[in-house]
This record gives sequence, structure tokens and C-alpha cells, in this order.
Amino acid sequence: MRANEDPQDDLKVSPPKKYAAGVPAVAHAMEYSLAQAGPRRTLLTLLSLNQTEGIDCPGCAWPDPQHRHKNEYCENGAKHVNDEATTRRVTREFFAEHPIDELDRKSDMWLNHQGRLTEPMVRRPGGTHYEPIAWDEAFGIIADELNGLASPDEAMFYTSGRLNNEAAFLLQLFSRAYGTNNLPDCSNMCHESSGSGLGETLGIGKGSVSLDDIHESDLVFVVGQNPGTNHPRMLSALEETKRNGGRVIAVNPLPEAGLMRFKNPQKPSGVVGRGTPIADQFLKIRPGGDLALFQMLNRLLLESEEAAPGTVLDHEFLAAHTIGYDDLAAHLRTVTWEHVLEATGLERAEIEAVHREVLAAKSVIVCWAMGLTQHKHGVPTIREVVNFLLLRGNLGRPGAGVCPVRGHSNVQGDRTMGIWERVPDAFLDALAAEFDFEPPREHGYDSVAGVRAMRDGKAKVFVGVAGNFVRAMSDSDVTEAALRSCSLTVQVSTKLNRSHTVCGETALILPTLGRSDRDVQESGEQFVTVEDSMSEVHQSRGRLAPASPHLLSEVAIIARLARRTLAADNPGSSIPWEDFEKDYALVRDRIARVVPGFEDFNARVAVPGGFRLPNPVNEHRYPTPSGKAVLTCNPLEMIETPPGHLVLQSLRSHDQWNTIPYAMNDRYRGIHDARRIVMVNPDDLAELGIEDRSLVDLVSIWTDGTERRADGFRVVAYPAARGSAASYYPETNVLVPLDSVAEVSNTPTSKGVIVRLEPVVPAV
Ligand SMILES: Nc1nc2c(c(=O)[nH]1)N[C@H]1C(S)=C(S)[C@@H](COP(=O)(O)OP(=O)(O)OC[C@H]3O[C@@H](n4cnc5c(=O)[nH]c(N)nc54)[C@H](O)[C@@H]3O)O[C@H]1N2
Ligand SMILES: Nc1nc2c(c(=O)[nH]1)N[C@H]1C(S)=C(S)[C@@H](COP(=O)(O)OP(=O)(O)OC[C@H]3O[C@@H](n4cnc5c(=O)[nH]c(N)nc54)[C@H](O)[C@@H]3O)O[C@H]1N2
Ligand code: SF4
Ligand SMILES: [Mo]
Repeated sequence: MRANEDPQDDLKVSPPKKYAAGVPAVAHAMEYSLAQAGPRRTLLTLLSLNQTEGIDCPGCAWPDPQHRHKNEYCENGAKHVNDEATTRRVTREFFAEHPIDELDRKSDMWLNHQGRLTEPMVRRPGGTHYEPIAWDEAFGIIADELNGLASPDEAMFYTSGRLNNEAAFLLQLFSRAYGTNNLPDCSNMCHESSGSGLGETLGIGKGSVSLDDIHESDLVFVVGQNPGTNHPRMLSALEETKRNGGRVIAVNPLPEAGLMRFKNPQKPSGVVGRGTPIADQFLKIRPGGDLALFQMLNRLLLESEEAAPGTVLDHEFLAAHTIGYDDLAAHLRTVTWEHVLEATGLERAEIEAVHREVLAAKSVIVCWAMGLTQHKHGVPTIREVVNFLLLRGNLGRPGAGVCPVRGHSNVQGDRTMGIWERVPDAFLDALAAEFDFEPPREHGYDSVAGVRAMRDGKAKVFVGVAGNFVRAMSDSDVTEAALRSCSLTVQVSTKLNRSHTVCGETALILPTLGRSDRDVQESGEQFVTVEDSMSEVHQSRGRLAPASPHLLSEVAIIARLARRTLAADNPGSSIPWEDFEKDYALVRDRIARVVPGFEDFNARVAVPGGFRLPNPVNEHRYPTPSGKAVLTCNPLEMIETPPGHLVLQSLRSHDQWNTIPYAMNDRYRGIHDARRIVMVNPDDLAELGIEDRSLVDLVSIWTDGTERRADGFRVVAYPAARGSAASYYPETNVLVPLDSVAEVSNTPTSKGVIVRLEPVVPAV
């Protein structure tokens, strides 16, 4: 075990929960919030969370309903915002007391629990500690380093989806004025496969449905997603679907509590009653089996159509809006039950039952998250989901469509703002016209390519705005070495994390305002904007006194960095960075002129609740080369596991926010006081000859023959799909080889790592 991970010896296991939320969730949220932020700040954050004039939840990207409750947040939203609103502080005395190598031995949870960062800090070359530095000198160090590089492409600017639209727009503008498209982001590790799969087939990489569509749908699929933990308010939406007579099908290797039953704490029935059953059918699928599942569902649609011509497929829709039907029909005939049953681990009768549900539904939505995107064949799987919806015209009408459920609160907005290493030329043309400079056209590094470039000495400066790159990325050892080889690493952060302890020769920590902090600039109090998973753009306004008087906003940090870096002969130096910092409305004026759909941005976002960006798919316009939606033929793939091996997925516990564990528990799965655990089906354990609760090392194998090891995991017998194993991220990132990525999207295969469990023999 790495020295910096939490001790694991207190594991307690209780049976997995059969429902999510309810009263215990409220109690857990309050406990964490009060411990972090105290009663006054807790009250302030919770009263304004997700209200139209308040703080947009810094948790997930699930949208807010039109008619908001007073308590329009979930247990985890309350924990996330109060984790930020904490009264604990990391001061210069703290850094003087703790050398960097000592901090590097601390756990992720410990680092986060130290509280909010309060002033800029630097680790100078050879230094053992971080020491205070004035903002001005810090910007000078970055500017000199950037201007001293042989090429701007030796630098990269990483972002995490916490970044607001205004800061994201300025960051990509600065990066391109400086001269590089190296804009890796957390999306590369997250929903990139969704963007790729949807972009190729529908011409736009975003979801098409609204919250009302979910409420009105006849049939909602929830595939590869654990909403009870990761998008808890989605359960209120699904509860509404059920109340309106809709049906839900869940597809997952784990029987996640939130997929089974929901007790809505905002309703008396949720407090005292049994709650609402969510999934009408639960398919306990083998990891990576979804491609085969949807291929068979599509084949069954064709067969039913042949049996009763003109009644199953939407021929009018297919003829008017799609290309590729004949090829798809021929390809689907090659799909066999034998392959599908092996790939999915399901019974034929289960799949046939789903088919009957589909035939009975006039409107179908498919929702998904990391269980689809983080697989080698994630992109083909999403293309196949699109085939499935297109065949019955389940797009661009009420209650139907695609719904990739985004992770970070503004991850979708950051992309819209141009945080994309492969942004389309039309965006660059608009940027060039508005700001009078020629942005670079060559594609930049994504996250995986960025690590390779640092590893190979081709990139030397890493600037991270939000996030925790070193823990989020795959192949931890390679990623750590890559960052340590940089001449400069810069982290714009709210809280301490591993990316501050694994750093370049010179390292800067630039502390910034979070969502909850009041942001006052020369023109007065500012708000920022975000875009949720359903393309709703709205304001977020910090309400609390900032964590320290020395913090700068992200907008201010980027604007000052740009002014300091871009020399007088760079056309980017005449961009009015200083004015942008004084008044964010001026940034929004520019966004309005560059980004399609943001016309009249300031006026439209002033309206409570904001506005929804148009999705052309909903007007039956498909911005693909042919102008039509594309039906695709996808190879029949599955994960092949050598004998004695399992497919490991790395996922989130209920008590963590991505790379940051808040506590050692995973309440719904019944895991307490431990994170280094691996959940495996008892029949697999019996077959492998491994005892429940025994200690094992996880060993992953890679095609080049190399092995990666994560040691000291406690086995937990769990009702998981046969052949699968599940452990928490980021502890298991060490097992995912850098080159193990999804086709097309280049997303690390965090859900499809082939491992064996090696019993740890106690020392004699
Ligand atoms: N509390 C909390 N909320 C969060 C986050 C957090 O860390 N904590 N993170 C946010 C972010 S950035 C994101 S991207 C989202 C992630 O939201 P999720 O995608 O729900 O997150 P994971 O924990 O990775 O869970 C993946 C789910 O997919 C299932 N799965 C794994 N492999 C397969 C497969 O092959 N097929 C199918 N059908 N299912 C599979 C797993 O069993 C699990 O239920 O959550 C966001 N919300
Ligand atoms: N094995 C495995 N790896 C994965 C995944 C997986 O499922 N399995 N999931 C992937 C996914 S979906 C994602 S999205 C990535 C997540 O990757 P990241 O987004 O990079 O990671 P986070 O843990 O969300 O980052 C937390 C840090 O963000 C900073 N922060 C928080 N709020 C703010 C803010 O308002 N401003 C600024 N400047 N900083 C802030 C804090 O300092 C905090 O320590 O991880 C990916 N990695
Ligand atoms: S569902 Fe997501 S956005 Fe809503 S309160 Fe919970 S964490 Fe925040
Ligand atoms: Mo994510």
C-alpha cells in the first residue's frame, strides 16, 4: 500500500441497502456540514443552494427543476458545498510546519480535511517546503517560464468541470493567444466517449432531453450509472416518471440502492413510508456487455418489424432523418444470442422482457454515465444506443432522447466555452474574428497525450485550474513521474490535494474563490454562470465571506496571468483583460459574440433560472456531414477475460467527491471504515478459492506483458455480476495502464481493467 493511503483495518460490512435517501441521508449531510462549516455558514449555504439567486451546487451537473423547493439539494450536494464552506484554514504556518515530502505521505482525505487554502505559495527549485509568495511575483514566475519555452506547445492548461463559464472562456482565450490548444480537461476521463459517440451520429455531443422529458417518458433506461450516490436528485425525477405511469429499466453489474427504491425526504411518504420502487427491471450485466445488449435489442426490433411490418420501426423518421439503415439491418443479422448471452451474462428471457417494454413504450430515454464511457468500446456502445433510439424515432419528441448524465457541475459548460483540445474550426474562426488574432489550428493534448508529452520531455509546464490531475488520471506512477519532471507546475485550487505534493521543479499553489464565496470586483458584486447536463445556463452567486482576504477569483487569476504573459507584440495583449476582471458582464458580452446560442447572454441570464441552449436534434437538424443522423454498424465486441481473472471497475463511494474521500464509508453498499476493498461475487470467490474478507493484492496485466499492482485490498463478497470486481478510485488508478484507453475518445478504461486477485500470504 502507498504510504499516503488511509489505514484499512477497521472494515465493517453490513448488507447493501435496498433504498436510497430518506431521513438518514439528511442526518448524514447535516453531520458533515456542521463539522466543516459550523451552524451559521451551513445555514447560509443550504438556504441559497440551487435557488435562482443563490449558489449553484458545486456537486454534480443534474439540473434544477422549474418549481424549486426550499431545500433543492441532496445529501451529497450539502456535503460538497460545506466541504468548500469549511471554517478550517491552511495557512503559511501550516506549510512551514509540514515539509512537502511529509504532506506527500498523508492521505487524500487528510489533505482535504486541512481546510481552505489562504494565500499563494511557492516551492522554489530544490525547496523542501512551500513558502508564501506575493501574487505579482507568482504571475512573474509563470510568465517567464511560459515565455522561455521553445514552443507554446510545451505548456498545457488543465481544467476540471468546477470552472465557471467566464473563467473557462478566458482560459481558452489566453491559451490560444499564447499559442497552444493544449487544453486537457476532466472530460477526457469522463464523458468524452459520449461526446465522440453522439458527435459522430447526431452531430452534437450533448444530451437532448429536458427534465420534463424525463418526467413524461414512457420508458427510461438508466445504464452504467449510480444516481443514488452521484446524481441523487435524479431520483426525484425518476420518482415523477413513475408517478406519471412511466417505467424504468436499470442496467448495472451492481444492484445499486438508488436504482431499487427511493425515499424522498421532501415528502411525508419518503420519511415514514416505504418509498417509490425505481427500476421495474434490473439487468445485472457483465462489465462491458452493454454494446451486445443494445445490439440484441436492435436486432429484436428488426425481427418484430418483420413479423408485423409497419408497426415497430418509425419508417417515416428513418427515411426523413437518418442514413445507413440497410447496412445496419444487415449488420444486426450477424448478432447472435450466443455472443450476447456470453457478453452480457444475462438470460435470454430478461432481454426479451426488455424488448417487450420497448415495444410498449411510445417514448424512450436512455440515460448513462461512466459505466458506458470508461470502457474500451465505450464509443461504439453509445453509437449503438443511438441506433436503438433512432430505430423507433425516439429523438426530438417529448419524453424521448439521449441523456448522458454529466459529472461536474459545469463540465458541459466548459466545453461549450471552448475548453477542448480539438475545438472545431468554426469556434476558432469566431474567436479570431472577435479578438483579432490567429489562434493555433493544430489539435492539442488531451489528458492521456498530455501525460505522454510530460513523460517524454515534450511538455514542461503544467497549469491546472481546478481539479486534482495527478489523482484523477490513470497509471498513477507514470502520471506522478510525468508531473515531477516538469520545470513548473501551477495549481489553481480551493483545497489542498495530491497535485500540490507531486509537483515540478518550481511549484505554485494559487488559492481561489469557490462557488460559495462572495466575489466583489471593481464594478461591484459579481456572479458567474454555469450550464447543467440539460443545457440550462444560469447564474451562480457566492454568498459567504471569502475563505481569506488574499484569494483571487479564477477570472482574476487568468486575466492577470494573461496580462503578464502576453508580450506587447502579441495581438492577445490588446485584449482588455483588465476590464474583464473588473466586470464579468464584459466577458459575457464576448461569449455572446463567439459562442453560438449565447446571443444576448447578459439579458437572458439575468432572468431567474436562466435559459436553455437549443439542441438542433430537437428540431430534427443533425449537424453531421450528411445533415442526417447516422445509423452505425459497430463490431460485436466484449471484454475477453483470461481464466482466473476478473474485470475490475474503479468507482465512487457514497462518501467521496471524485479524487477526494470525505469519509471512509460507502453507506448504500454497506461498507464502513475502509476504502481498500474489492467487491466480488461469492460464486467467483468460491471458484477462485479466495475467502471473503481475506487480504489480496490486485494485479493488472497489460498487452506488453507488464503488470501493475495495488496491494492490500480486503475482499468483500458482494452480489455483483459474475466475473466482475469493483474497487474505489483513485486508489486503483495505479492499475490502469496509460495506453489502456477507449477507442476514438482516448478515455482511460477505468471500468474495464483485467485483474487477478493474489492472496497476501501473512509474514511468518
Ligand atoms: N457524490 C458524488 N457525486 C458525484 C461524483 C462523486 O465523486 N461523488 N462525481 C461526479 C462525476 S465527475 C461524475 S462523472 C459522475 C459519475 O457518476 P457514475 O457514472 O454514476 O459514477 P461511478 O461511481 O463511476 O459509477 C459507475 C456506475 O456504472 C456501473 N458500471 C460499471 N461498469 C459498467 C458496465 O460495464 N455496464 C453498466 N451498465 N454499468 C457499469 C457501476 O456499477 C456504477 O454503478 O458523478 C458525479 N457526481
Ligand atoms: N479510476 C478512475 N479514475 C477516474 C474516474 C473513475 O471513475 N475511475 N473518474 C474520472 C472522472 S469522471 C473525472 S471527472 C475525473 C475528476 O478529476 P478532477 O476534476 O481533476 O478531480 P476532483 O477530485 O474533482 O478535483 C478536486 C479538487 O478540485 C479543487 N477545487 C474544488 N472546487 C474548486 C473551485 O471552485 N475552483 C478551483 N480552482 N478548484 C477547485 C480542489 O482543490 C479539490 O482538491 O477523475 C477521473 N478519474
Ligand atoms: S443532485 Fe447534484 S447538483 Fe443536485 S444537490 Fe445533489 S450534488 Fe448538487
Ligand atoms: Mo466526471
